[in-house]
This record gives sequence, structure tokens and C-alpha cells, in this order.
Amino acid sequence: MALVSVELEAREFEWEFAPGRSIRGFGFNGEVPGPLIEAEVGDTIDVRLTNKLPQATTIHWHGVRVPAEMDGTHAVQPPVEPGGAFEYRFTVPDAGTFWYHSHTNETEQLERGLYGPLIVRGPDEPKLDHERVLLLDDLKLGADAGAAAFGDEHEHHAGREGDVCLINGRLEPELNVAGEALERWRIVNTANTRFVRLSIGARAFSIIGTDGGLLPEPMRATEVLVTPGERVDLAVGPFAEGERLEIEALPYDRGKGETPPVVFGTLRVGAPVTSHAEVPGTLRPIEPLAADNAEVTRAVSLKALMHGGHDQRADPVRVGELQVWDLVNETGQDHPFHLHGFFFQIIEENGAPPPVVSWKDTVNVPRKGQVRIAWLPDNRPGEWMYHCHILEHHAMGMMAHFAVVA
Ligand SMILES: [Cu+2]
Repeated sequence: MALVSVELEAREFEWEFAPGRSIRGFGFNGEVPGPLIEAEVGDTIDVRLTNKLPQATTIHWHGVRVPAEMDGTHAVQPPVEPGGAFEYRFTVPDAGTFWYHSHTNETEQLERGLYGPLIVRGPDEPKLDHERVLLLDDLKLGADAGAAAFGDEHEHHAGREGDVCLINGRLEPELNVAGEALERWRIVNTANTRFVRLSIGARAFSIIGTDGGLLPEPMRATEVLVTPGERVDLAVGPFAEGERLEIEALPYDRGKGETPPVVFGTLRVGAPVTSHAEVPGTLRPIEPLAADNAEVTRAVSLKALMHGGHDQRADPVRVGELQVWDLVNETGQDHPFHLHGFFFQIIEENGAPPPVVSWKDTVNVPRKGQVRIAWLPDNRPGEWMYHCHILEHHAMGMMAHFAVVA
């Protein structure tokens, strides 16, 4: 069990998202994304955050089962003021693709770049030829080549969608992949609002993991919807030398009209390698948490959350008591629901069971739709929260605090 020590300095910097094009960014250690934090299951991560920004900030460890007091929300810590520092320390119990990001003035701080990847590796991971971490984002530019002004009234309701698309902080980069290689792509949607119905040149790939690590078995697909906050792990390839494929988001209507297809980047296939990689037919067992007929313990109305405001409190839950929640969306927009600190399983989406059981911390609740989830509060009492991960909706008050009590 190793100790992984990381220094993160949040500061303003000139974020060059394309050659010769930059905005005044907010970054960790002067880069977007922030540094990749890598650990093995059971390691302890110690992060010293120093705030050199002109405004207060905190860090949320999205998906990591941290103690409540390390969760980075205002309910558990005072914001780190300019010039201040804070030490986050926690062990990482689960393998998976996670990310860290500001949890203060998020609409501006994430848009300006305060996020980074966190990878936790387990002992039995599939070994593919190569691995990439791809953080998908977009950026809304203003007239003066900076980020567009924040707090626009329309954005409160519709969310903020950018006009340029980025992978790992760069505008439409070209990625080089070796011919015949099978790669593991760890994908995170870090955008404020943009939904990504991901396609890689319309070619088939295998979905091997979600928010909370590996699936029981790989699922073949030619597209996958990744909403803000969500992660997917894919096995991608093999491709033939000379191929050129677009990494793009296909049209999607989240209730604001269908978006046109947008390109995030290009994949260029180079000289072939000899691949010894294959995706195992089984990845890891996941036991269903709740029976199909499990009694619903709570209904969460996203519409009610939308009008609840920031002091909204939900009923506490007790350690060890199975939670079965109906997430009910009576609004005309999709909302990606994020539960802090705990993984859940989806029991049904609009009345139908999901194609596969998996561990999630963020799930899209379709407009006029319903998603039933099950989760178990393990022994980490304290103050937790859930919210819509469209950051403008969260800022507007589409959230609630609740306590896990012993
Ligand atoms: Cu929302």
C-alpha cells in the first residue's frame, strides 16, 4: 500500500487550447487537464491543494469513496480562500476511472479548466496494447477571445454548451494509434453541459467499464452516451494502417433540440504492431444489490430539486440500510443525476432493466422519464449530497444535502 503524494496548485494561466488561441484559464499546476493522479487499489492519496486563484475553491473526488470530510463540498469544509491551502487524504478502495474537479463556483471554475483525471488500478485488469485517458470538454468563447461571460440567464435553464470541442484541453487533436493495436480508452465527460453520444468513426468497440470500474462482461457497441460527469472504459481497435477516423458526438436531443454532430478529434492509424491483447469474455462478477421486487424507499423528484434552492435537505439514510430510489424527471430536459461518495446500481430505466448490471455514480434521467437505483450506505457517516451534473442546474439549486447516520 503506497502513499501517493500530489501537490496541486490552482492558479490562473494562459490556456492555449489550440495553436495561437488561448483563454485566461484556471488550472491545476498551470495545465488543463490537471496532472494525472494514478494509484493502486488500497493506496493512500495525499493531495496538498494550494489556492493561488483570485477566488475560493475546493476539490471533489468524483466517484472515489472518500470519507465524508474529504468530499470537497461546502457541507464538509470551508472553501479554501485565495492564498490558503488544504490537505486531502484518503485511501482508494475501488479500481476505476475517476476525476477530480472544483466544487466551488463550478460553472466558471470547471469551464476554465479546474479538473483532472484520477486512475485507480486493480490487480486483475485486462492488459491491452496501450492505454489513453481522454477527457472530453467544450468551451464557450466570448467575443474578446476569452471565455464567454458567466451567469447568462439562458444558461441557468439550458446549461452552457461550448462552441469548440476539446480532448484533454486541446481543440480537435489528432491522436496516433498503431495499426492492429487494441487500446483501452478511459473516457470522462468533463463538460459543463454537453452530452456526448460518442462514436469512433462509426466502428464497433467494447464497453468494458463504467463509473465504478469494470463491467461483468464486455458489451459491443458502435456508440455510447456519456453525459456530464460520467465515465466509460472502452476497448478500441484494431484498425488498419492508413485509416483516419473521427472521434465525434452524434446528434442528441436532451430536450433542447437535436444538437448537430460535433468532432472532438481525429484518430490516425500508423504502422502496425503485433498485438497480443484481447478483451476477456468475463471481466469481474457484480452481484445485484437489490431484488427486482425490492421496495422503493424514496422518490427523488428532479423537478422539485430544481425549485428547492441551496439549503434543500433530504431525509437522512442509515448505514447498512439498502436504499432503493426512484429518480423521477417530470421536466422537459434530461438531467444527469450524481450521487456523491457512493456507487449505485441501476435497477430499471423507464420500467425496463438495464442491459447489464454495473456500478455507477452518475446516471442520465431522461426527460419525462424515471430511473430506479439501488445503493448501500457503507460505514462512512457524514454529510453527503446529490445533484444534477449539468453544472448550471446544480448552481441553480438542483441539488440536496443529506446525512448518512450510523
Ligand atoms: Cu439538470
